Amino acid sequence: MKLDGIIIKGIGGFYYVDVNKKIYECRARGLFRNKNIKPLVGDFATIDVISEQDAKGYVVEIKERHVELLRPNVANVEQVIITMAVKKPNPNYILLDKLIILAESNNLEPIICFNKIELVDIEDINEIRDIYKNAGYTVVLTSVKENIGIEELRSVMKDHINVFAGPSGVGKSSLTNLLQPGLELKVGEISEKISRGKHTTRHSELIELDFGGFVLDTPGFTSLDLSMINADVLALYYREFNDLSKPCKFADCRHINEPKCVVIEKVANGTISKKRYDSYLYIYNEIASRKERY
Ligand SMILES: Nc1nc2c(ncn2[C@@H]2O[C@H](COP(=O)(O)OP(=O)(O)OP(=O)(O)O)[C@@H](O)[C@H]2O)c(=O)[nH]1
Ligand SMILES: [Mg+2]
Ligand SMILES: [Zn+2]
Repeated sequence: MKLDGIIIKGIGGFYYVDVNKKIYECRARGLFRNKNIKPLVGDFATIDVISEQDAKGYVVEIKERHVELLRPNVANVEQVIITMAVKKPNPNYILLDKLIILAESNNLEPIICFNKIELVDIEDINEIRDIYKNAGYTVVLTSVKENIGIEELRSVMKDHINVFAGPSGVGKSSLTNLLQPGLELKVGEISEKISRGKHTTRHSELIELDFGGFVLDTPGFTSLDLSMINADVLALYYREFNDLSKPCKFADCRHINEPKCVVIEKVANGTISKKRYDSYLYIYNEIASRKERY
C-alpha cells in the first residue's frame, strides 16, 4: 500500500514519515542511492507500507523540493522565525540582518520575533519593531515568561513549515514549547554571568503543530555562511531597497556612491532606516573584502 507523507526525522538510515499524524519507520529504497538522492527532513514522500501494524515501510519517492537548505540540510522550509531576545542576550542586529539575507536568498519568508520583551520598556522595542515593519517584514513581540504574543506567533506560523533561527539562549525552544504544550523540548539553563544559553538542541526534527503546520527544531541555522552571496546582489535581499517608486539611475546600482541613487535619497529623507542602510554597507564591505582575499 502506498501513502503520502512528510519526513520528520532521519536517524541512522531510518526515515520517520508522518502520514496524517501516524509515524512510519522507513528505510529508503536502493534506487535513491543509485540516483544519488538522499531523502531529507521536510521532504514530501511516498512510502510503501510493509507493515501497517508495526508502522514500517520504504520511502519509494520524493516529491520535487521547493527549497533545499544546506545547513541544516532540510527541505521545503517556508518561514524562518528569526528570534532575538531584547535582553539576555542583547540583540545582535548585524546577525539579525544576516539571517534575513540568508532567508531572503533561500526564498524563505523571514518572520522577526523579539522575545523576552517583559525585560524592557515597550517604547524601547517599538522603534526597532517599526524599522523592520517599515522594511516590509512581519514582526512579533513575545514573552514566554509572561505569555505575550504567543497567539499572534501561532497565527503567523499556522499551516507553514517553520524553522527558528537565532543565537543560543534567546528562547527558541521555550517558544516552541509554549506554542505546542506537551512538547517539552529541552530548555537550556542560562548562565547568569555571561547571559548566554548553552546549545541544547542536537538533531533536526520536524514537529507537527496541533494548530496546523510544522516547526523544525534544529541545532543549525545559527552559524552563518553568506559566502554564496555576491556583494553586488546583496541589495536584492534588503526588501525595502527594492520597493522603489522609481528606479535608480543605474540598473546595477549598488546604492553606495552612485549618482541619482533612490536608496541613498530615501535614507536621507528617512523613508529607509539609516540603521538598516548602515548594516547593508557593513555587510557589503565584509563580503567584498572577503572576496578580494581569494
Ligand atoms: N526572562 C525571560 N526568559 C526567557 C524567555 N524565554 C526564554 N527564556 C529563558 O531563556 C533561556 C534560554 O531559553 P532556550 O529556549 O533554551 O533558548 P534557545 O534559543 O532554544 O537556546 P539554544 O537551544 O541553546 O539555541 C532559558 O533559561 C529560558 O527559561 C522570556 O520570554 N523571558
Ligand atoms: Mg533550543
Ligand atoms: Zn541605488
